[in-house]
Amino acid sequence: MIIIGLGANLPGPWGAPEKTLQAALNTLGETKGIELLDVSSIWHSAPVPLSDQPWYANAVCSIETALPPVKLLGVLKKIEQDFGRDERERNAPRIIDLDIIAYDHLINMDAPVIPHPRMHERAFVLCPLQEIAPDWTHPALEQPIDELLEAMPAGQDIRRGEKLSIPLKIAENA
Ligand code: PH2
Ligand code: MG
Ligand code: MG
Repeated sequence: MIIIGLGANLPGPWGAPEKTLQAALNTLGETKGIELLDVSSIWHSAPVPLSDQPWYANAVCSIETALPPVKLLGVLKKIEQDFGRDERERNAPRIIDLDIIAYDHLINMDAPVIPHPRMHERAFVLCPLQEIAPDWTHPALEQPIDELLEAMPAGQDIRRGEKLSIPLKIAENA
């Protein structure tokens, strides 16, 4: 299973972060060579590390694609740019962030590091992931998602919100 993480904590051209997540999901679903399989609810989460940044809207989706990780990352970066993301500062508030969380059982030590190097510590990834993939196991740590959630650093404020919807794919040759 290929998992993409979505995050936003600044308004963008579509309005509030929640709207941006749905728009990004729609764009991902319309991308040639990418098929959306499932999507989590929106999870509202305090910024990690804790700061006075606005809260985030986070979600994950599962996709199918023949694109290798580097190409997939290129697609995600292009969507981020098209949505107006300014990526000058690390961990700065953002209109949209799209990350490869996991790519089947692949373990990749070079960029993009896969699974995402901090995913197992983050409630805003693990909670939505458990929702769509309760049997998922971390390929490098060899720990199931329930164990990762139990071992996760405490004190992360997170609330489940509304469900995102999977856009219908219009047949490419229609
Ligand atoms: N992304 C980060 C850093 N901190 N915190 C929350 N709650 N959600 C995020 O998506 C997030 C973060 C870097 O990508
Ligand atoms: Mg990120
Ligand atoms: Mg990112």
